[in-house]
Amino acid sequence: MRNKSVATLAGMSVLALYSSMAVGSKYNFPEPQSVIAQDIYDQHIVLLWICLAIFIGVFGVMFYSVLKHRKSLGYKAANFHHSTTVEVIWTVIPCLILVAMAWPATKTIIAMKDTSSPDMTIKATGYQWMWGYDYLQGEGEGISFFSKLSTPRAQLQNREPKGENYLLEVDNNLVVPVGKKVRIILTANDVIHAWWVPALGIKQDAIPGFIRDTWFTADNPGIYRGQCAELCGKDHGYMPIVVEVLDEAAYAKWAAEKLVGTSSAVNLAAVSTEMAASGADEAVEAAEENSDNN
Ligand SMILES: [Cu+2]
Repeated sequence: MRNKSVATLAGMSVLALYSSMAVGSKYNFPEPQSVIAQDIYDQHIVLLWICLAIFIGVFGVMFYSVLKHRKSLGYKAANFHHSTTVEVIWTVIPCLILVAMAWPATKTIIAMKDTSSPDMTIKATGYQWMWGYDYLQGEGEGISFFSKLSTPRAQLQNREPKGENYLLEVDNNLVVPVGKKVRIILTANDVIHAWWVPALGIKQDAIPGFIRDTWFTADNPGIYRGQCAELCGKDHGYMPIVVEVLDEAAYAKWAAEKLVGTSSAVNLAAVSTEMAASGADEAVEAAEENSDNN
Protein backbone atom coordinates (compact mmCIF):
# COMPACT_ATOMS: atom_id res chain seq x y z
CA MET A 1 0.00 0.00 0.00
CA ARG A 2 2.76 2.40 1.01
CA ASN A 3 4.74 1.49 -2.11
CA LYS A 4 1.74 2.22 -4.27
CA SER A 5 1.17 5.69 -2.86
CA VAL A 6 4.88 6.52 -3.14
CA ALA A 7 4.80 5.45 -6.78
CA THR A 8 1.65 7.48 -7.44
CA LEU A 9 3.17 10.54 -5.77
CA ALA A 10 6.40 10.18 -7.77
CA GLY A 11 4.42 9.77 -10.97
CA MET A 12 2.30 12.83 -10.28
CA SER A 13 5.28 15.03 -9.45
CA VAL A 14 7.02 13.94 -12.66
CA LEU A 15 3.88 14.87 -14.63
CA ALA A 16 3.56 18.22 -12.84
CA LEU A 17 7.22 18.98 -13.50
CA TYR A 18 6.77 17.96 -17.12
CA SER A 19 3.75 20.18 -17.74
CA SER A 20 5.31 23.17 -15.96
CA MET A 21 8.36 22.74 -18.19
CA ALA A 22 6.17 22.50 -21.28
CA VAL A 23 4.51 25.86 -20.66
CA GLY A 24 6.74 28.85 -21.33
CA SER A 25 9.98 26.98 -21.71
CA LYS A 26 12.49 28.29 -24.20
CA TYR A 27 12.82 24.70 -25.43
CA ASN A 28 9.12 24.43 -26.22
CA PHE A 29 7.34 25.71 -29.34
CA PRO A 30 6.73 29.47 -29.32
CA GLU A 31 3.28 30.61 -28.23
CA PRO A 32 0.97 29.87 -31.18
CA GLN A 33 -0.31 32.96 -33.03
CA SER A 34 -2.58 31.41 -35.65
CA VAL A 35 -5.20 28.67 -35.87
CA ILE A 36 -2.78 26.34 -37.63
CA ALA A 37 0.02 27.04 -35.14
CA GLN A 38 -2.44 26.32 -32.30
CA ASP A 39 -3.43 23.00 -33.92
CA ILE A 40 0.22 22.02 -34.35
CA TYR A 41 1.01 22.99 -30.75
CA ASP A 42 -1.95 21.09 -29.29
CA GLN A 43 -1.14 17.94 -31.25
CA HIS A 44 2.50 18.20 -30.28
CA ILE A 45 1.54 18.27 -26.60
CA VAL A 46 -1.00 15.43 -26.95
CA LEU A 47 1.57 13.28 -28.77
CA LEU A 48 4.11 13.89 -26.04
CA TRP A 49 1.55 12.76 -23.44
CA ILE A 50 0.84 9.64 -25.51
CA CYS A 51 4.59 8.95 -25.76
CA LEU A 52 4.93 9.42 -22.00
CA ALA A 53 2.02 7.06 -21.29
CA ILE A 54 3.51 4.39 -23.59
CA PHE A 55 6.94 4.89 -22.02
CA ILE A 56 5.59 4.48 -18.50
CA GLY A 57 3.36 1.53 -19.52
CA VAL A 58 6.09 -0.40 -21.35
CA PHE A 59 8.89 0.24 -18.88
CA GLY A 60 6.53 -0.24 -15.91
CA VAL A 61 5.54 -3.73 -17.08
CA MET A 62 9.14 -4.55 -17.98
CA PHE A 63 10.68 -3.49 -14.67
CA TYR A 64 7.83 -5.07 -12.68
CA SER A 65 8.31 -8.38 -14.52
CA VAL A 66 12.07 -8.36 -14.16
CA LEU A 67 12.05 -7.51 -10.46
CA LYS A 68 9.09 -9.64 -9.38
CA HIS A 69 10.09 -12.76 -11.27
CA ARG A 70 13.81 -12.77 -10.83
CA LYS A 71 15.78 -15.98 -10.44
CA SER A 72 16.90 -15.17 -6.88
CA LEU A 73 13.25 -15.33 -5.79
CA GLY A 74 13.04 -18.83 -7.18
CA TYR A 75 11.20 -18.10 -10.44
CA LYS A 76 11.87 -20.25 -13.47
CA ALA A 77 11.57 -18.99 -17.04
CA ALA A 78 8.40 -20.10 -18.81
CA ASN A 79 9.06 -22.01 -21.97
CA PHE A 80 6.32 -21.19 -24.47
CA HIS A 81 6.63 -20.20 -28.11
CA HIS A 82 3.56 -18.71 -29.59
CA SER A 83 0.55 -16.74 -28.45
CA THR A 84 -1.81 -15.61 -31.17
CA THR A 85 -3.86 -13.54 -28.73
CA VAL A 86 -0.84 -11.53 -27.55
CA GLU A 87 0.38 -10.99 -31.11
CA VAL A 88 -3.00 -9.71 -32.24
CA ILE A 89 -3.17 -7.38 -29.24
CA TRP A 90 0.30 -5.91 -29.75
CA THR A 91 -0.45 -5.31 -33.42
CA VAL A 92 -3.96 -3.91 -33.09
CA ILE A 93 -3.34 -1.52 -30.17
CA PRO A 94 -0.38 0.34 -31.79
CA CYS A 95 -2.38 0.52 -35.05
CA LEU A 96 -5.27 2.16 -33.24
CA ILE A 97 -2.90 4.61 -31.51
CA LEU A 98 -1.31 5.52 -34.86
CA VAL A 99 -4.70 6.09 -36.50
CA ALA A 100 -5.81 8.23 -33.54
CA MET A 101 -2.67 10.37 -33.98
CA ALA A 102 -2.84 10.53 -37.78
CA TRP A 103 -6.48 11.63 -37.90
CA PRO A 104 -6.07 15.17 -36.44
CA ALA A 105 -2.64 15.55 -38.09
CA THR A 106 -4.15 14.89 -41.52
CA LYS A 107 -6.94 17.36 -40.87
CA THR A 108 -4.38 20.03 -39.96
CA ILE A 109 -2.25 19.33 -43.04
CA ILE A 110 -5.31 19.65 -45.28
CA ALA A 111 -6.16 22.97 -43.57
CA MET A 112 -2.57 24.18 -44.03
CA LYS A 113 -2.87 23.61 -47.79
CA ASP A 114 -6.18 25.46 -48.12
CA THR A 115 -4.99 28.77 -49.53
CA SER A 116 -8.38 29.59 -51.09
CA SER A 117 -10.01 33.05 -50.87
CA PRO A 118 -7.20 35.02 -49.19
CA ASP A 119 -7.61 38.66 -48.14
CA MET A 120 -4.18 39.40 -49.52
CA THR A 121 -1.41 37.65 -51.44
CA ILE A 122 2.31 38.25 -51.03
CA LYS A 123 5.05 36.69 -53.09
CA ALA A 124 8.18 35.82 -51.12
CA THR A 125 11.30 35.10 -53.14
CA GLY A 126 14.38 33.50 -51.63
CA TYR A 127 17.74 34.88 -52.68
CA GLN A 128 21.26 34.06 -51.55
CA TRP A 129 20.93 35.53 -48.89
CA MET A 130 17.84 37.63 -48.30
CA TRP A 131 14.12 37.62 -48.96
CA GLY A 132 12.21 39.68 -51.53
CA TYR A 133 8.54 40.51 -50.93
CA ASP A 134 5.99 41.59 -53.54
CA TYR A 135 2.46 42.45 -52.43
CA LEU A 136 0.47 41.02 -55.33
CA GLN A 137 -3.15 41.38 -54.24
CA GLY A 138 -5.20 43.01 -51.50
CA GLU A 139 -4.48 46.14 -49.50
CA GLY A 140 -0.93 47.27 -50.21
CA GLU A 141 -0.89 45.80 -53.73
CA GLY A 142 2.19 47.04 -55.55
CA ILE A 143 4.48 47.23 -52.53
CA SER A 144 7.78 45.55 -53.18
CA PHE A 145 11.00 45.41 -51.19
CA PHE A 146 13.93 43.31 -50.04
CA SER A 147 14.41 42.18 -46.47
CA LYS A 148 17.99 41.68 -45.33
CA LEU A 149 19.73 40.80 -42.09
CA SER A 150 20.32 43.93 -40.03
CA THR A 151 22.48 42.49 -37.26
CA PRO A 152 25.73 44.47 -37.37
CA ARG A 153 28.83 42.62 -38.60
CA ALA A 154 30.60 43.65 -35.40
CA GLN A 155 28.20 41.42 -33.44
CA LEU A 156 28.86 38.48 -35.75
CA GLN A 157 32.60 38.92 -35.26
CA ASN A 158 32.30 39.24 -31.48
CA ARG A 159 33.58 42.80 -31.51
CA GLU A 160 30.32 43.99 -29.95
CA PRO A 161 27.99 42.29 -27.45
CA LYS A 162 25.19 40.38 -29.19
CA GLY A 163 21.79 42.08 -29.29
CA GLU A 164 18.47 40.68 -28.08
CA ASN A 165 17.39 39.59 -31.56
CA TYR A 166 20.81 38.50 -32.74
CA LEU A 167 20.54 37.12 -36.32
CA LEU A 168 16.74 37.41 -36.12
CA GLU A 169 16.40 41.05 -37.21
CA VAL A 170 16.01 42.59 -40.68
CA ASP A 171 16.05 46.05 -42.27
CA ASN A 172 12.50 45.74 -43.71
CA ASN A 173 9.90 43.67 -41.85
CA LEU A 174 7.16 41.87 -43.73
CA VAL A 175 4.18 43.91 -42.52
CA VAL A 176 0.68 42.39 -42.55
CA PRO A 177 -2.69 43.19 -40.95
CA VAL A 178 -4.06 41.21 -38.01
CA GLY A 179 -6.98 38.82 -38.57
CA LYS A 180 -6.65 38.71 -42.37
CA LYS A 181 -5.93 35.60 -44.37
CA VAL A 182 -2.53 36.19 -45.92
CA ARG A 183 -1.51 33.87 -48.73
CA ILE A 184 2.23 33.58 -49.21
CA ILE A 185 3.40 32.47 -52.64
CA LEU A 186 6.90 31.11 -52.50
CA THR A 187 9.67 30.74 -55.01
CA ALA A 188 13.43 31.22 -55.14
CA ASN A 189 15.88 32.90 -57.44
CA ASP A 190 18.91 30.65 -57.08
CA VAL A 191 18.78 27.62 -54.77
CA ILE A 192 16.14 26.08 -52.51
CA HIS A 193 15.31 28.16 -49.43
CA ALA A 194 12.46 27.68 -46.95
CA TRP A 195 10.20 30.22 -45.31
CA TRP A 196 9.73 29.24 -41.69
CA VAL A 197 7.88 31.24 -39.04
CA PRO A 198 7.09 28.87 -36.15
CA ALA A 199 4.68 31.13 -34.22
CA LEU A 200 2.47 31.37 -37.33
CA GLY A 201 2.67 27.64 -38.08
CA ILE A 202 4.36 28.06 -41.46
CA LYS A 203 7.23 26.12 -42.98
CA GLN A 204 7.32 25.92 -46.76
CA ASP A 205 10.15 25.36 -49.23
CA ALA A 206 10.90 28.08 -51.78
CA ILE A 207 12.07 26.30 -54.90
CA PRO A 208 13.55 27.96 -58.02
CA GLY A 209 11.29 27.53 -61.05
CA PHE A 210 8.34 26.42 -58.93
CA ILE A 211 5.56 28.18 -57.07
CA ARG A 212 4.48 26.85 -53.70
CA ASP A 213 1.95 28.54 -51.45
CA THR A 214 0.93 28.62 -47.84
CA TRP A 215 -1.12 30.90 -45.63
CA PHE A 216 -1.65 32.30 -42.16
CA THR A 217 -4.09 34.50 -40.30
CA ALA A 218 -2.32 36.20 -37.41
CA ASP A 219 -4.38 36.24 -34.21
CA ASN A 220 -2.57 39.10 -32.47
CA PRO A 221 -0.50 42.14 -33.44
CA GLY A 222 3.17 41.64 -32.73
CA ILE A 223 6.51 40.70 -34.20
CA TYR A 224 7.13 37.08 -35.11
CA ARG A 225 10.54 35.86 -36.14
CA GLY A 226 11.67 33.00 -38.29
CA GLN A 227 14.54 31.85 -40.46
CA CYS A 228 15.39 30.20 -43.73
CA ALA A 229 15.03 26.50 -42.98
CA GLU A 230 16.77 24.96 -45.98
CA LEU A 231 20.55 24.84 -46.14
CA CYS A 232 21.15 27.33 -48.96
CA GLY A 233 24.82 28.24 -48.89
CA LYS A 234 27.33 29.99 -46.69
CA ASP A 235 24.98 32.69 -45.38
CA HIS A 236 22.03 30.36 -44.79
CA GLY A 237 22.00 31.37 -41.13
CA TYR A 238 21.93 35.05 -42.09
CA MET A 239 18.57 35.39 -43.86
CA PRO A 240 15.98 35.68 -41.10
CA ILE A 241 12.29 36.45 -41.56
CA VAL A 242 10.49 39.06 -39.48
CA VAL A 243 6.69 39.29 -39.76
CA GLU A 244 5.23 42.42 -38.20
CA VAL A 245 1.50 42.15 -37.57
CA LEU A 246 -0.29 45.48 -37.20
CA ASP A 247 -3.91 46.30 -36.40
CA GLU A 248 -5.98 47.30 -39.40
CA ALA A 249 -5.62 51.09 -39.11
CA ALA A 250 -1.87 50.94 -38.54
CA TYR A 251 -1.50 48.57 -41.48
CA ALA A 252 -3.51 50.86 -43.78
CA LYS A 253 -1.26 53.77 -42.77
CA TRP A 254 1.90 51.73 -43.33
CA ALA A 255 0.66 50.50 -46.73
CA ALA A 256 -0.28 54.00 -47.88
CA GLU A 257 3.12 55.40 -46.88
CA LYS A 258 4.99 52.49 -48.40
CA LEU A 259 3.02 52.82 -51.65
CA VAL A 260 3.86 56.53 -51.91
CA GLY A 261 7.50 55.59 -51.40
CA THR A 262 7.29 52.83 -54.01
CA SER A 263 5.52 54.98 -56.61
CA SER A 264 7.87 57.92 -56.14
CA ALA A 265 10.77 55.50 -56.53
CA VAL A 266 9.14 54.18 -59.70
CA ASN A 267 8.55 57.76 -60.93
CA LEU A 268 12.15 58.66 -60.20
CA ALA A 269 13.29 55.61 -62.10
CA ALA A 270 11.00 56.55 -65.01
CA VAL A 271 12.27 60.14 -65.00
CA SER A 272 15.89 59.07 -64.98
CA THR A 273 15.23 56.59 -67.80
CA GLU A 274 13.55 59.38 -69.76
CA MET A 275 16.43 61.73 -69.07
CA ALA A 276 18.90 59.09 -70.15
CA ALA A 277 16.86 58.51 -73.30
CA SER A 278 16.63 62.20 -74.15
CA GLY A 279 20.32 62.54 -73.31
CA ALA A 280 20.98 59.78 -75.81
CA ASP A 281 18.84 61.56 -78.40
CA GLU A 282 20.83 64.74 -77.89
CA ALA A 283 24.06 62.82 -78.18
CA VAL A 284 22.87 61.25 -81.41
CA GLU A 285 21.83 64.64 -82.75
CA ALA A 286 25.19 66.14 -81.74
CA ALA A 287 27.00 63.28 -83.38
CA GLU A 288 24.99 63.69 -86.55
CA GLU A 289 25.70 67.43 -86.54
CA ASN A 290 29.37 66.66 -86.03
CA SER A 291 29.51 64.29 -88.97
CA ASP A 292 27.60 66.83 -91.11
CA ASN A 293 30.20 69.45 -90.23
CA ASN A 294 33.04 67.14 -91.18
CU1 LIG B 1 17.99 30.32 -47.57
